[in-house]
Amino acid sequence: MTKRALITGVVGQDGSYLAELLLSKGYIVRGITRRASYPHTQRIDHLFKQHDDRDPATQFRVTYADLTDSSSLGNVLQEFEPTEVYNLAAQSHVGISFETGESTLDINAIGPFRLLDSIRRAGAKDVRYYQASSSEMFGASPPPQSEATPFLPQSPYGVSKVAAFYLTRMHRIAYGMFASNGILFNHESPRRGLNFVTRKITLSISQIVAGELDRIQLGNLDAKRDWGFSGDYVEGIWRILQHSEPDDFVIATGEMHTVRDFLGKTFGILDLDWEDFVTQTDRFLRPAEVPALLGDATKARKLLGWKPTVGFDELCRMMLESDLAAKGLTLDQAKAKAKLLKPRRRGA
Ligand code: NAP
Ligand code: F7E
Repeated sequence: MTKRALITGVVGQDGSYLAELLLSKGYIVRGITRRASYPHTQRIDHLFKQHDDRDPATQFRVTYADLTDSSSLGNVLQEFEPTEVYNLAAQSHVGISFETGESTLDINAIGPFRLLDSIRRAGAKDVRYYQASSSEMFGASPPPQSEATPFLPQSPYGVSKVAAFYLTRMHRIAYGMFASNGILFNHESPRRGLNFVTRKITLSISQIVAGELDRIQLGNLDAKRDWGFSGDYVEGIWRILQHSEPDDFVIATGEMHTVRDFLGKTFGILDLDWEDFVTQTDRFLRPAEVPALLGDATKARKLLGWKPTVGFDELCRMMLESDLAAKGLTLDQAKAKAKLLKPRRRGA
């Protein structure tokens, strides 16, 4: 039987990679997106070119629905009849969640409830449900963090994800649903949102080299994160739903780096000293910080056979190269331009 996957958050970073993966496996994929005043489908436009959605038998289509709108979720479930539901939609920015706490909780915590409840009420007991849980749930719990580590969230985002984690487990326990959590540590890519720290840095470097920006303003440079590649992590997401039983899994690289390390590595690729270009400002500090995240993904390795393929150095290079390419620059051209910049930045 052809598998049918519903992906919420399909226009986001992970949604776009997951859609590619499932289409390559022969799935029929339906994405949902909410209405925006200006269409922002750039991460999946290549999929629209490959799959003509005017064809009734198309493998890929996107429908308007919203995690804050139960009726829209019920409608798409009823009409599409998925065999797997991947709930990736969220207000996913931790810092912004301090400013938009109520809507973050609505989308990230009540949203998954609406979806799980709609699946349950539709009597679709065989549907497999994936919840995008997060290492932010561990918050202030010291590293390394595994499935056994207590949650100590530090932000409205973290609290919302803890609620969704337990709602997913509750539907598994109370109603026997196949509902699983992936507890994913930070994962990045050239498609990462522009205001997450890794992408902000690589995009800014490309702007500095292109002469469009002088300095980057950043907040806490001491935060430690376990950064992996989104393309690897969607493979983990898929494997979680193919497992013989519903369960909760940490997906992580098991390597931890500071924001300073990321700066050192990416500026270093162009032989630049990051300290010449970065201003630390309180503007980007959060009311509470998660100091250190380092995942122990032993369970996923053993039960799912999952492991990351892209390491820290490759991730830094991939993201920087992509942002430079968007400015029409190869790495060698950017290095040549960077040489001219260096004396100017140092005031020589
Ligand atoms: P992302 O790029 O921000 O994508 C999230 C998507 O959710 C966006 O496309 C967004 O649509 C959509 N969305 C937001 N509110 C919605 C609503 N009310 N109804 C329908 N869609 C809505 O995030 P990501 O990095 O791909 O992450 C995917 C999921 O994994 C998220 O749940 C995130 O919290 C979680 N997670 C991410 C990481 C990570 O490091 N990337 C780690 C752990 C967990 P708009 O484009 O319209 O805003
Ligand atoms: O921050 C520090 C910031 O916003 C990383 C989301 O995908 O991963 C992500 O959440 C660190 C933090 O990611 C800036 O304070 C310094 O300590 O890139 P980020 P995040 O908060 O770790 C988790 C697992 C998720 O689930 C989330 O959805 O970098 N930092 N200066 C900065 N961060 C930002 N954004 N901007 C700065 O200027």
